[in-house]
Amino acid sequence: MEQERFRIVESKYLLSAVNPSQMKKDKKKEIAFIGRSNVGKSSLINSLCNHRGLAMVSREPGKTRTINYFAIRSRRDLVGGGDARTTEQHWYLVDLPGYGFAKTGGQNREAWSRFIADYVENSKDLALMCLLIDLRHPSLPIDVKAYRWLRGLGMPLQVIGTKADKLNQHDKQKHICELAQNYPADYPPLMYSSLKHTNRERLLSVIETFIDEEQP
Ligand SMILES: Nc1nc2c(ncn2[C@@H]2O[C@H](COP(=O)(O)OP(=O)(O)O)[C@@H](O)[C@H]2O)c(=O)[nH]1
Ligand SMILES: [Mg+2]
Repeated sequence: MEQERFRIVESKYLLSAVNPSQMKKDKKKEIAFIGRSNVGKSSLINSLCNHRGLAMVSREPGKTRTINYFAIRSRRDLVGGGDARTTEQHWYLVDLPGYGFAKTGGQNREAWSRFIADYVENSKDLALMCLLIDLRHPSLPIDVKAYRWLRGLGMPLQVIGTKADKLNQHDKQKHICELAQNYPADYPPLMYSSLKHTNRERLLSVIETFIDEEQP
């Protein structure tokens, strides 16, 4: 029987793309994060990588208008038949611009969705899109709109309810059910707290299924 443990061993900021020509196209798998401005994308990336200060957490919403790439190195232990070995993978975490900020109205909104669509269309190695939704507000029309749009673009989707530490046990359960109803996706929604690292291992194990072993 094989046992595996998947973990991130190194994470570093790589670049911020402001136009499609700067987007990475080098065959490494990409796991992207999208959501309303201030929903907790940068915090979740830092929590997942166990790397404080990796992605900039800002108090002022609507700052990130770039696509930020983080280079990730992970390891997987394979134990089986008395033989232990560790393999290494290289991939990207991608922090996409937030939506729903007041200034992202009208023309700006179109520019935003064009930029994200360019990213999705250009990134043949986009493996999984994680849509972050504030668990306190599981039914905001702007999130429903973003969800429908992403579903239409058709890539694997994982919905994540953020800031779970801000809800009591009853509301957590109630709101995660609402997320499942409002945003049916390839995987059941996960709740997450970047403050407490709640469900860090579960999210990592979802991501793991999209990260291949590299061919030597
Ligand atoms: N209590 C709590 N606060 C959070 C959590 N995640 C993010 N925040 C706070 O929410 C604000 C926005 O977070 P940030 O990661 O910058 O959101 P982004 O705009 O989506 O990247 C910051 O003040 C964070 O400290 C969480 O899991 N729990
Ligand atoms: Mg951010």
